[in-house]
Order: sequence, then C-alpha cells, then structure tokens
Amino acid sequence: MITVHHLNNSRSQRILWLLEELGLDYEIVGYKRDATTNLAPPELTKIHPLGKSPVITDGGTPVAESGAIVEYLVRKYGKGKFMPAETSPDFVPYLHWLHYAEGSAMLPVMLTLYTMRLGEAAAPLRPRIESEIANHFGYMEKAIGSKDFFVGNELTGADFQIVFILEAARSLGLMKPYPNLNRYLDAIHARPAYKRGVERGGQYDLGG
Ligand SMILES: N[C@@H](CCC(=O)N[C@@H](CS)C(=O)NCC(=O)O)C(=O)O
Repeated sequence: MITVHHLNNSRSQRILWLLEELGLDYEIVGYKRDATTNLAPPELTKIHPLGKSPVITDGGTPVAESGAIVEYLVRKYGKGKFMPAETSPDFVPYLHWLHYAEGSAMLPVMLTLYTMRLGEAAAPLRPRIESEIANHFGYMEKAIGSKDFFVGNELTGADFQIVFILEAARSLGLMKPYPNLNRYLDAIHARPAYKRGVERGGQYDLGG
C-alpha cells in the first residue's frame, strides 16, 4: 500500500493529485504545520530524516523529494501514462520541465516569500529577485502559450511539478502578469482528479 505522509498546505498536494490521476489506492497520514512557525511537526522525521513534505512510503520504502516521488510513481505505476517514451522527441523536454520546477523556478518564489517577512531590510535584494521572477515566469508563460500541458499534448509528471510553483506564486500575488499560466492553472484546478485530491487531503490554502 502507498502511504502519503501529507502536510497541510504543502507540496504533498501534488502527490495526492497524481495518485488520483493514476487511479491508485493509497492512504494518507496527516501532519499539521505549526501554527506559529508554519514548520512541519517533528514526527515527519521518523519517516525521512529531512522531515519535509512530501514523503511517501510504498511497501515500507520511503521516497522523499517531490520530483523523485513523481518519477517513482509514474515509472512504477503509470503503465506508460504521464511520461513520454525515451524514443519520443518529447522525452528531453519532459526531463527538463520535471526537474526545472523545483530545481530553478521555485527559488525566486521562496526568496519572495522569505524577503516579504523582512520588510524594508530586504530592499537591496528585491531587484534581483524580481528580475528572476520575471525571467522564470516569462519563460513558463511563453512555453505554455495556448497549450494545455507543458510537454506535448498530454498531462505528464512535469505538470504535477510545475502546478505547485504556480499555486505558490499565485498566493504571493506574483501571477497577475501571466494570462497563459493563469488559464493553464485554472484548467488544472477544474480537473476531477485534482478536485478529488483536494477533497482527500483536506483544506488546501497556500495563503493567497
Ligand atoms: N524540494 C522539496 C521541498 C520540500 C519542502 O520544503 N516541503 C515543505 C512543504 S511545501 C515542508 O516540508 N515544509 C515544512 C518544514 O520545512 O518544516 C520537494 O519538492 O519535495
């Protein structure tokens, strides 16, 4: 049995959505963020030493880091869904977008979140962070264009990774200049499997 160690309002929501799209049986063990610090509770370190979400266990094996979890589930249970064949011209773009989300696009979003808390003390950092937001979000805006998904014409593991970045950005008010990304995100939110994932996970609100 697959167990998702699910932290409220966190990246583990993308794993619930993926499991719903895959139509797999899974169970959820819920963890609550600390009301003051917003950090995960220490019990999560019993599943994986980093104590971060998402982490899943599958037959006792823990898998941590969302990109690794998405790749693990798609390869092991996807039966060819949600990832192009290695011989397909979409394979390299798939790898790029799958890794790009957490590897590059999330950094300026996190820096925006952290520097907001610093107020005026963060002023010298802001131009660089804002230019990186424009760089990465401009890149994604152009890439999605009028398409439904980031890779080819199909939902792939890359979309599960990118959607959380856009949700986090929307909660910080960073998404207004990007109509294509907003259209894409709204369409994803309308998917029945996405909605089922939110129902199973409980309240999902990144604060925007
Ligand atoms: N790159 C990691 C990031 C994991 C991460 O930082 N998760 C956040 C939730 S979105 C977390 O566990 N925060 C609580 C904490 O750091 O205590 C991944 O995608 O799995």
